Amino acid sequence: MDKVIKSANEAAEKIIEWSEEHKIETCFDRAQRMKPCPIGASGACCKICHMGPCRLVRASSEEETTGVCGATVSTISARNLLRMAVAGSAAHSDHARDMAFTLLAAAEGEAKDFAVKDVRKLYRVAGILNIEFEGRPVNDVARDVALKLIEDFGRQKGEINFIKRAPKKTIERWKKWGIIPRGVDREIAEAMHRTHMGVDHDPDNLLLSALKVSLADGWGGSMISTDITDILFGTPAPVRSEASFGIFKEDEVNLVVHGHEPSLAEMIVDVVNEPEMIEYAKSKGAKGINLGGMCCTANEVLMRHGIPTAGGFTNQELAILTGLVDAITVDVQCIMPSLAELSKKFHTKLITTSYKAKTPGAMHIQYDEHRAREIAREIVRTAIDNFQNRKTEGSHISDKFPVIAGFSHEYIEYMQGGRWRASFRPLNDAIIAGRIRGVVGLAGCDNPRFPSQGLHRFLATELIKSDVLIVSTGCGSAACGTAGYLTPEMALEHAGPGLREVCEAIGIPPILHLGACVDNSRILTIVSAMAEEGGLSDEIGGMPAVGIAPEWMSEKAIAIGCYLAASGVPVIFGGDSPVEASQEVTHIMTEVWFERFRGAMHFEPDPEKILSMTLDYIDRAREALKLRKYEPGKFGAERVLMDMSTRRELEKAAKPHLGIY
Ligand code: NFS
Repeated sequence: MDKVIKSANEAAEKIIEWSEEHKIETCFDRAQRMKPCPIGASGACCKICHMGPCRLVRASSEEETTGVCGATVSTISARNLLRMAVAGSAAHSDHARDMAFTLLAAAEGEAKDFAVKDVRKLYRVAGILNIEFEGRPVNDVARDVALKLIEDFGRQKGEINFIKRAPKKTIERWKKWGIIPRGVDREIAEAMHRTHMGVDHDPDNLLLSALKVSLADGWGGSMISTDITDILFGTPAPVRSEASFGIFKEDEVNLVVHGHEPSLAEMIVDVVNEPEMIEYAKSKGAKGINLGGMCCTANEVLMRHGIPTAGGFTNQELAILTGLVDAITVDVQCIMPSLAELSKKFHTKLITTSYKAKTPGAMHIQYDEHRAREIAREIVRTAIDNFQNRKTEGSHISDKFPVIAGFSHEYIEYMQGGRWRASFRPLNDAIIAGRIRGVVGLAGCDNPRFPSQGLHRFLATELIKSDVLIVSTGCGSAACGTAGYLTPEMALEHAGPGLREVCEAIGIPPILHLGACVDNSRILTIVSAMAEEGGLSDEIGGMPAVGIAPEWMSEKAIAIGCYLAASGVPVIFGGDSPVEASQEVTHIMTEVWFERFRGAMHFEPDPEKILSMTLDYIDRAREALKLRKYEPGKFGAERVLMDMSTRRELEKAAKPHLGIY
């Protein structure tokens, strides 16, 4: 029998083989053993009341079955999807709430270990919020920004603040369909109410609610989190680092930060560099302290500090299987509960840090932003103390790849024109000229039900070959990074001729690492800026842009898909459809949404089809915009891009370099 490939990541696959030899179970084994329930997987199972669970299996295609209450399969699958969007929006937004309260505590001097790091970004956000900033103390502005954004969670009437960052035409569509979110918490509560037994039964109405609650995530929670994280810890600009399991060091204390919320991880980055801590590690026989990241916390500290990443979701157990991890500290989301048992098979200490996210068998050190440094020190010391317990077993892997990460909206603007001429003009021009065919957001999870990370890799290489610029986030970035794809060399070797020229001129990779999962909000502001720049679509819809989540598994991915679709971006998910049971729901999410919002949400298990659908969307958008037909290697006229060194010289001559935007 042919060997089943479990991960397309070669280093991961080696560790999986080692785990099989040593009879240690991972998610890959469990995924094989635990087949998805076909009724639930297609959206046809309703378990929201205790007359059920009702499984709506039709005996024949003509027969219409309903639940005990009379709910149809369309009501049930729409309701299930809405609940997923609610949970995803709640996760991103609760993370954002913590960030907003951290900013407030820092501004009021209560979180003494934190301070505003990026004053320019603070002013930029204050400007958007109509908060006066000139001549005022930074902390006063920061407090006002925090308070204004905190209002977005509890507001009962009105509109969330950042809605106004969208193009006018996009906002008009939302108004017409009544999906402008009022406050994050209100939309979450209302959507949960609608999905309670006996409330909203209209699939279209339920799905509009999914769009509304998800817009509260994208233009609310996620965008708030991105902006506040930039304000507190700095707006990312490209940094070099490394990815994959070879980032762990045999002779140093290896500490991993895993999860999503960056404030504790930021403090740990600081603490591992304290001379006393390094001395302490040396006193225990280690040469130093090596910090690595996992999942989206990894993306946060990678793009701001160049902390190397061990990868995304399906790599988390495998990191422990290296036997080299002395401690893994987790905050919230995407943390496998299996880590607790697995870490006991090695010497690894699993440390939970949020009262919201505990795991039986893990050690708990409660994080509190008011005592951040003290807690970070306790965690780092725990890792150091555990170094001496390290044994030799484990699948030690040395593979690692260079990565360039940290492409924020602001940097992308800067790289196209420098500090004094920052704009999106060159990108729009390159698209108009056909040098860049279109833009794809490659996002979402990686998943043990596929050869994990393989779909990300396949789509990334095929798309750049077709001159499609990729912006990646979350585990999409991790899958590309651990394959060595996040380098400028990738453009030279694999990109189509037009994209290669653009990448060479600016000195960027063809896949731009935009950050963590909440940073999908950067995609929203980037496409809005492209719309504003002119020459393409005057709204987000109609742009030659597509979102893909090929290996999604999390409810957050559904929320992201919904807010992108509502904003005007067609989105394609891999794997089987969670609404497959209802043709009506599928029709609404594809055709009806496209008609209303120019976005859509598809589920397509065949990767080749995902690719062709993506290119088709892009080419149809180009045609509708009357842009020249894309032909590889044939371009129209466009402005010449100044390369980075010329630009730096010009800027140096103009004024000392003060920042990136
Ligand atoms: Ni987002 Fe998926 Fe999790 Fe981050 Fe990764 S699994 S939806 S990318 S780590 S949230």
